[in-house]
Amino acid sequence: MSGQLTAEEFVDALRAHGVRGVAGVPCGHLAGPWALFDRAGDLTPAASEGAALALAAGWELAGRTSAVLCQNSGFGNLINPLTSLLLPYRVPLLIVMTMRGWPDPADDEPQHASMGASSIGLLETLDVPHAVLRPGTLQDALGRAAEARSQGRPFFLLVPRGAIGKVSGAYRAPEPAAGDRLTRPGVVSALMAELTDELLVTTTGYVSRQVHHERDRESTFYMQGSMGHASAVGAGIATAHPDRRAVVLDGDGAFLMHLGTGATIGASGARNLAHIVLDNGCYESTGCQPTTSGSMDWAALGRGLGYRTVLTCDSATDLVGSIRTALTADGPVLLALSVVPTPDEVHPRATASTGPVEIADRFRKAATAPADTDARPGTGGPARGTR
Ligand SMILES: Cc1ncc(C[n+]2csc(CCOP(=O)(O)OP(=O)(O)O)c2C)c(N)n1
Repeated sequence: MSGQLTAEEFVDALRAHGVRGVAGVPCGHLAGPWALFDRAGDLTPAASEGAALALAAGWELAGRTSAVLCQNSGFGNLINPLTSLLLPYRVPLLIVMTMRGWPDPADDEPQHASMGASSIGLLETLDVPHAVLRPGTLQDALGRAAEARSQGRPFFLLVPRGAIGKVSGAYRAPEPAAGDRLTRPGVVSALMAELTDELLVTTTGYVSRQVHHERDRESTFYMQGSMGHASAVGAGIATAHPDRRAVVLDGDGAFLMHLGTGATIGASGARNLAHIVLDNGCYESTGCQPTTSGSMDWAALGRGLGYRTVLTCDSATDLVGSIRTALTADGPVLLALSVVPTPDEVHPRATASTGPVEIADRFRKAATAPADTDARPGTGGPARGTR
């Protein structure tokens, strides 16, 4: 794109604006600045955009000029602390938000259409100052942000696709999965070979794409968007259909975004729910920016949240056994799989061939049809979902 800012120019301008602390949830369109702030030790990956806003508000209250980096898919997550924290307490903050589904919703994935069309209108309704980053307008926009800051008001800098460049080698390309290590393609292939009549919900990003690529089925709900909510959708399905096994395939970033749902699942006692997390230690779908899963203990977390069966696995040798246990053990089950990122393996989105309405319709039909007890391949036994 002509007039594109380099990531370095953008970061230098934010620093000149006074920004010292940056919190956020990554977007591929902000991958360059994210990596530069991260390298400088100024970036904190937050669980959700709302948490990023609150964290940065804490910095501001402590006297540190700050910014949030996010995508407008997370605008909903940050509206609560925006309206009930920043605005009434007059805490200034710069929010750099990429604009998915905008200016033409048809140019982007369907889950971005509503937010793309309404982001600017929502800011106007909330009377929050904002500017779209156009070629040559950064200084002017930051001048307006400084003015807002002097009045104790937040400011949104809205970033169209391609407005800011990337940096090369932002996050080190992982070693090819050696030996016994697990990968997303390997796990998805093994899981899909085991599934019969289970109702499967897959998280947003590369996970849904991989599942669709491996084996498309009507009883899979490919949840593009709604990051972090696949587990709640799965819990709803499991409790509505106690006679069917429901399976959620999640990412570590998504799991952490709405970690509280794990406690809802634990308390639900849903015996037919298996929650499988692909922990690759990063937000692979937006450029492999690290999550905070590296400092977590999944087994302790699962038990603490009240999952009845908690399993972890990091070896290809144990993978099929772990999956079979997850599909049959007393739920709620948490199976955390440690996988090596494979960012070069990217497949088309499910919605490239099947629209979201069709995905929902055919899933609903599959969920309400009687379970096919003969459908389990290879064993001749009853379908797992009927246990
Ligand atoms: C609320 C929200 N914030 C940010 C995004 C952008 N986004 C799409 S996929 C993704 C990464 C998901 O990470 P994880 O769950 O760990 O799965 P992975 O990409 O590693 O497979 C992000 C941040 C989004 N879709 N929704």
